[in-house]
Amino acid sequence: MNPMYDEQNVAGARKYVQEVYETVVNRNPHEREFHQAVKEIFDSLVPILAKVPEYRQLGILERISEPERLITFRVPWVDDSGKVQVNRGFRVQFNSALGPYKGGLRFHPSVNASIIKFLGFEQIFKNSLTGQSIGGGKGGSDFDPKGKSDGEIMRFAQSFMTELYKYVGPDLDVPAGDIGVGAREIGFMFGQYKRIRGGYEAGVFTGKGIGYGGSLARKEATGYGTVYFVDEMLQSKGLSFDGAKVVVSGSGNVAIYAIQKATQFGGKVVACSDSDGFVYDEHGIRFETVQRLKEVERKRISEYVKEHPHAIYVEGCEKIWSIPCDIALPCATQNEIDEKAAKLLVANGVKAVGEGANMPSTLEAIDVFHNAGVLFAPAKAANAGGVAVSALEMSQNSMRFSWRFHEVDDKLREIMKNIYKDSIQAAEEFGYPNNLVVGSNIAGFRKVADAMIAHGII
Ligand code: NDP
Ligand code: 2IT
Repeated sequence: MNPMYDEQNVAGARKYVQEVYETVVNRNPHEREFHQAVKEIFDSLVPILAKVPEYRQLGILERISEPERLITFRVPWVDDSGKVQVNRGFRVQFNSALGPYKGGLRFHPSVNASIIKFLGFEQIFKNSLTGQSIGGGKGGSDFDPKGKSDGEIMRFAQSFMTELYKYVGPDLDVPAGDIGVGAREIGFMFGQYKRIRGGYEAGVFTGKGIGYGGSLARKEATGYGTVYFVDEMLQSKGLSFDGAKVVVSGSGNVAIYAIQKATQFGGKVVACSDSDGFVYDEHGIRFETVQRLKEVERKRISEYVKEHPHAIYVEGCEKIWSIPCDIALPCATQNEIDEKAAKLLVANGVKAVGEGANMPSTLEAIDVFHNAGVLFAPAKAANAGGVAVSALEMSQNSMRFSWRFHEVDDKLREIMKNIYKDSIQAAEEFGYPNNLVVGSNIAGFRKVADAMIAHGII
């Protein structure tokens, strides 16, 4: 290609990205997290937009950044004291070019339209990267499950589902878990859906209990998948988990199984956290203790030190990033690593960062990692194992057949290897070797954009 022509195309693509980004910001004022997710993806698409002018001519960015549908609804329920409570429910059906909308539900007081839209937007590209036929969606509520009784959780979940059932279905939109939503909540929501629909549509939810249509290895999939992905990235540079010091933030579903797999791979996980503080265990965090405390007993992570008195508990979860480590796996929530935390990690010699959570690093933090030559595995590639096994759960439900644990786990590992390979190849092809942010965004985008073109202007 004529270099002059090429340069003009790059300038044109930059201008296009900027214009559409400004429209997104103006149309969705105050939605900070949504703007951030759009900016990260749009900026890294400049090379492919310069190469394929059709994407611009057919308004792909304008269309892909506007959800197909955003549903919000009232969720009334009665608490144990008899008081009426009202929460707000959300479901964003962002993009169905590749398959039924697919994505988790988050129950956390911080949930609002911006959070749901950032997660739904990310999910489009993540789901595309898995290579499976799933579109992008997300939902949730500002309901806080912490400290609620099982009865309150059930009444809330039933009320939430009484509205949401109208919009979901095995070939339409398939929710799953996320922060604050695990097997218990999914059980209650699935039960209410079944009751209203009057039929057993197992494929309407993923992350179900093993006894009624859930997939083995789904619970473990996001954490394991993150470690599998980071392992690929490390191996490409002759490094490994073996003997590495690892810090994992959070102590929920993703963190627990990231701790287990990183430990199985020979790493020493020295710290994990919850929103109150972190624990440091120089002998290595005991996976079994964290799993029982959090999954079964639903206690705070500070309880860990009662069982392991040599470990220490520090209040303030953000301070976890001051612990020197070789590998950092943020597995709690968005924007938990800011520029300052990233600089601290770099100063303490971090070699690799793998995002188990969604958008845990700010844009400034990502720049710090890239500029320092730290290996960086972005969320939509690194944590795609959860939704990938969700799609395997849908396959099993359709077949009315279940695979064994190792069969699902082998498939998961293969999928994570392929995501790594596709992302690294796209990065190379578009002139950003080793940049997995650019690579995964382009690889995920390309498939969705091509399907959107095939479907016409809809
Ligand atoms: P869980 O609810 O099981 O655990 C969340 C963990 O993160 C808890 O330790 C929680 O602490 C901590 N946390 C949550 N919010 C905050 C906050 N605002 N500040 C500090 N700590 C916080 O959720 P998951 O493990 O499922 O999800 C963790 C992350 O992984 C999220 O970003 C989610 O979107 C992402 N993810 C999840 C997938 C899945 O399959 N579950 C798949 C892909 C990504 P506390 O208990 O104190 O609130
Ligand atoms: O962010 C995510 O990918 C999830 N919370 C999992 C979604 C799913 O449908 O399994």
